[in-house]
Parts: sequence; C-alpha cells; structure tokens
Amino acid sequence: MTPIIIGAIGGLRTGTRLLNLINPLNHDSSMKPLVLISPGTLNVPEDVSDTLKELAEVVYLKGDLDEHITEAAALLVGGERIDAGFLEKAPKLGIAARFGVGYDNVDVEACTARKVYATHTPDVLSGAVADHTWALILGFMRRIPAADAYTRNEWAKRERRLPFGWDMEGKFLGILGLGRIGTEVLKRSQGFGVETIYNDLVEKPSLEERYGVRRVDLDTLLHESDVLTVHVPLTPLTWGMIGAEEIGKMKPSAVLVNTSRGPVIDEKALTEALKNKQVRGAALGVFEEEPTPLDNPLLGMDNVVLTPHHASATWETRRKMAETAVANIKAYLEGRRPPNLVPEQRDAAF
Ligand code: 8YV
Repeated sequence: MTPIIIGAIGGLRTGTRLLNLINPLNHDSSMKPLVLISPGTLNVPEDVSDTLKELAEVVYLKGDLDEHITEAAALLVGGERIDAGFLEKAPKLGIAARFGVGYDNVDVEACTARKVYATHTPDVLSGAVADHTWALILGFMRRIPAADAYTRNEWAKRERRLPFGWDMEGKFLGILGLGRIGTEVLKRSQGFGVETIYNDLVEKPSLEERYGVRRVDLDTLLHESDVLTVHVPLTPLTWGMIGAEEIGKMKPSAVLVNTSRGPVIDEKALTEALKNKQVRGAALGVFEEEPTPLDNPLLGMDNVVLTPHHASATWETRRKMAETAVANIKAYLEGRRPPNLVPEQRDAAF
C-alpha cells in the first residue's frame, strides 16, 4: 500500500460548510480536506478509500496517529484511543469513523463536546463474527488445533490416541448479550441440537418465539451453560463482569467463549480457573491486552483455543466495513449527517 503524499490540506465543518484553507505545509495545489486512515486499519482497500479522492486528500498512516493529526478533517479509526487529550491535537477533526462496530476506544462524550461525529460499522460484520464464534466453539469442542498438530506430527506413529472432543448435541448454549452478533450466533445454533438460553438487559420476545431461546438471569446462565459465549459491548457496566466469582458458578465441564472484548472477562481469574480445571476450557478471540504478550500464560495452555482478534477478518466483511466507514466520512465531507452515528450521537447534527 503506497501512502499518498499529502498535498494542501484543510479542515471542514459540516454546519457552516466552511473550508479551512490554512495550509501549514505550504502546498497550494489543492484545498481539499485531509482524511487519515489510521495504521490500525490496514485492511481498508485502496479502491474503497479512492472514492473519497474527489473530496479529500487521503493518507494511509504508517507510523503513529499523531502524524498529520493537527490538519485532519476526518479519521478512519482502528483500535486507537480517541479521547479529549487526543482531540486537543486535532482541532480540525469533524469525524472519527470507527472501522468496526465496537467503539469502546472512542470517548463519545469528548467527541460530542468537540462536535466531532463518532460513527461505526454495525450489521455488516455480525455474520462473520458469528461464524468465527462457531469456529471457536467447534474448534474447542472437536479439538481442531490439537487434531491438526496430531495429523502433522503423530498420526503416522500411532503412539497416542486420537484427540477426542465433545458433542454439541444436547448441550446448553448460553449467550451473554443477544444483540446483533449474539442473534447471529443464535441463528447458527439451530442445526446443532443445542438448548439455547440468553441473558440480556433487554427482553427479546420475537427471538424467543422464533428460535426457542429462553431468557435467564446471569447466575442461571453461568450455572446452566455448557458453552457460554460472550457478546456484550465493553462499557463501564460490562468491564470485568465475568470474574472469579462468576467463573466459580460455571460447570467444571463448561467452556467460555469470547469474541467481544477481552476486558469483559477477568483474564487472570480465567487463567487460574483453567489451571485448576475449574472449567474445561476457553476459546478466545480477544484479550485484555492486544496483541497479547508472548508471556501470557494462556499461550502455553492446551485447554484453550486462541485467535488474534480477527473474527471479522474475511475479505468480504472487511471490504463491507471499509465501505461503511468510508460512506460515513463521505457523508460528512459532503455536509450530510453520517448514516452510522454511534447510538449516543443518534440525534446529533453538528
Ligand atoms: C475489528 C471489532 O477487528 O468490529 C469491532 O468492533 O473489534 C473488529 O471487527 C476491529 O474493529 C478492527 O479495528
């Protein structure tokens, strides 16, 4: 991906449609606002970001976000923290467009105070994340990573028995958070012969009727689930919501699955529980710290299946995410309300 050299750059405010023509780099060939693609969003295809080129200078950042941020009108954000301190360095910023559905790394209050739109990419990735969740569930239950290693290294020697797994049929699948992604996980559960239960702040009568899923309180979910899969957003309420006490309520044969956000589960408490065989295993696509450090004890354990926060990483889905994020930026640059404002800004018009 060749970074585009910045020409003249400026800011843009939707309300006044005012183009800021100040050009500190002393280029006067263009009056276009600057769109930065953050280093954390390397998967944005250039032909998608090219659709902004009539309206803006587009720069793929390689280093850190601070580069050029003082001049940026729009930022396509990966997992970087966007808070008041960061916004202070970005006086011309009008939109922080997340490349993803979760926006726990974006301080929406600070954005609103600064009249910066915060957008995300809901819906387009729900199917891919649900597929990946099922890949983790089945990967653990049928011991796919162990079986792969066995096939490559041991099968021909026939010295050890095959890595046996466990059936899904007849098991209780617990879904914590029956939102967009949790619902897709539920839909995909239909052929597996599992009993489904969920816990969510909101009752979902139509899903209950359609898929036979039963709403239970958190304690019951923890007690009854054979496979418990987490699909809540990371908020002050959900931070650490599955700690030692909650894990202690799970069956010794239970498997904990997480493709939401690492800090929802107390990773230390989970690691201890896995060491002590308090639960059978875990299948994790997200971690408290990402990338997870090489000395994370989870990496050396065989009762876990681990993936690198890439549940949405299919060619098709990442393209749709890029198109959605770029459509949000485009709307802003054209003076329209971005279509995918985060819920807290649903009524905002800056
Ligand atoms: C992406 C995600 O990996 O959508 C989300 O919230 O966590 C993932 O789909 C991430 O957004 C890439 O920055």
